[in-house]
Amino acid sequence: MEIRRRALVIAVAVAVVASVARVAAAATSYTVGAPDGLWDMQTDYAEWVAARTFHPGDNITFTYSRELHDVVEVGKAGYDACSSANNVSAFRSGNDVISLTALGMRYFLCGLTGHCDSGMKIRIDVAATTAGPTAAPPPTTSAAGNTVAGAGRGALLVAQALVGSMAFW
Ligand SMILES: [Cu+2]
Repeated sequence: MEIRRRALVIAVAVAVVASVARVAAAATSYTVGAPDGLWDMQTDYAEWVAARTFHPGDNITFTYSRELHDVVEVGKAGYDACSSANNVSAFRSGNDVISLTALGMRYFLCGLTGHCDSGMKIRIDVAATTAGPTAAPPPTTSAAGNTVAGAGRGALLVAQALVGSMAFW
């Protein structure tokens, strides 16, 4: 009975620590514009990105009707000018998944005439998970960071308490 209880406590402690580690490292998949919009002419993408933080390992999916739109990845100049002349890559499947593998800014626009000028362009800032001294994170970033860090500390305390309680047996 005693051994079984100790085994249970250890199993719980391991599970708690493992689950927190998973949360901290979890990659996030975003559907561009969702849930209120998609890749379309109505969504305010500046507003959409401002409410989210993107990290290496995350991915974004452009979902749209391929008869109506496409997706072109461009550089900053192309983004600013709404020009896909020097594009990085182009997609037109209607369900294009883009991996955000590295830190830095990524720029996308719709290449159909007039769509980018009407606001159909999006700039994704892929940021480090922990904000460096040069990065000024928006409030949402620090809030999310604190939540994860807080959960990690909580799990550590729980694990320590569980392991500590074993000393009394
Ligand atoms: Cu379009």
